[in-house]
Parts: sequence; structure tokens; C-alpha cells
Amino acid sequence: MNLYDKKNESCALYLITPPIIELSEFKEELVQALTPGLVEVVQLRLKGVDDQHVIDVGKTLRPICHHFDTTFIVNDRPDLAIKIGADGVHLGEEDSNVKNARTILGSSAIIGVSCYNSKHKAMLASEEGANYVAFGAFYHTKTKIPKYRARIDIIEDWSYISNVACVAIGGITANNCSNIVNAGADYIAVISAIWNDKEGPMKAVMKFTKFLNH
Ligand code: TZP
Ligand code: MG
Repeated sequence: MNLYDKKNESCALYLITPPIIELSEFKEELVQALTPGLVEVVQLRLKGVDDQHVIDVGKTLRPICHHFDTTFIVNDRPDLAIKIGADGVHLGEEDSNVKNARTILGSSAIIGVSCYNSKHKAMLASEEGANYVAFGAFYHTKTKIPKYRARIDIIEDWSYISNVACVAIGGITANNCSNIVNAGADYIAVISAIWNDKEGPMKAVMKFTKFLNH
């Protein structure tokens, strides 16, 4: 994750894992998704499972991501991120704060913060030392019932006022991503567009190719 080289007019994929992971099959699916080289970040997002499952999955996926030079981030839990040896953590408003996560994970960790539809939250997160902020949900999504909806102009505004990288999330597909990319998003976060594509994760990722450089 090249967080200090944003504003380089390019956008990368930020791939979030599917809600349920059957490791024996998923390892190969992840390899397929990473092979085209368009995914710069993978976030492990598992809800409602025990910690040991997250740790086991995380320890299996981390080396696969690193083999492809992809940053590996754990959702919600800095305490699990450190056990897994992940590169960082993604925090929502119900999770730990940046300061606490930084204490656990250290100065070189990547800490991202969900800011929903709020530039104010993003400013605060940046001041606290977040490495990226995430805005959304931009479109209808079946993956999560989002509490907030964001408008694309928040990305334009953020790109104008801040050098901190921004991630856009929520219902993003290859068919609707171009406005978001053109608005200046540094990363587009995707779940169902990749894992629910009947043509498989490699083709699903490749459908984004022509939109990622602007
Ligand atoms: N946060 C806001 S929307 C969302 C999350 C985790 C789900 C995004 O999933 P999809 O399938 O890419 O819409
Ligand atoms: Mg969370």
C-alpha cells in the first residue's frame, strides 16, 4: 500500500474477503484474485466467528498476500492483527481507536478508519495518524446493511483537502466504479463484485482493469 504516493492519478483494488471462508477452497480463489496484479490490499473481514478461526485464516492468507506483494489487513481487531502478523488493521466506529491500535501494532502498521459520509471524521482520523480513510456506502449493497450512504463528491472534496489516501466502499462494481475512480479515490473496496462473479475471481478482478488508471 503506497500511502505516501497518492495523488498519482491511479486507483487500485482493495479486496475484502467474503463473509464465510472455507480455507481449503479459498486459498486458490485468493491466488486467482491476486494473479492479475490489480489488488494492492486485502482485508480479512470475518464477523461472528471465534478468534482462533480468524487467527488460523489470517496466518494462512498473509503469506499468500505477501507473495503477491499485497498488503494484508485485519478488520476490527488490532489484537488479532498483531497475532496474525498482519500489516495493519481497519477500524470502524465500534472498534478500537487509532491511538490504541498504533500502540499495539507499532509505527509502521497501516491503520485505516471507516469515516462513512463524514469529512469531519476523516479529518480527526488523519490527525490521529490514520494511514487511510474509508468512505461509503456509495451504492446499494447486499453484503452489509450500511448505516450511512455517501455521495461521490466527498471523494472529490477529500482529494482536494488532504493527502491521506481514501478508500471507497459499498456496492462498487466494474460497471459503476468509473465515477468513483475519476473523483480521485485511491482504492476501491470490493466484496461481492469479486467473490460472487460467476466467471470466477480472476476474471472478476480483470473487469476493473480499464477503470483503474485515470
Ligand atoms: N462497509 C460499507 S458497505 C460494505 C462494508 C463492509 C460492504 C461492501 O460489500 P460489497 O459487496 O462490495 O457491496
Ligand atoms: Mg469494524
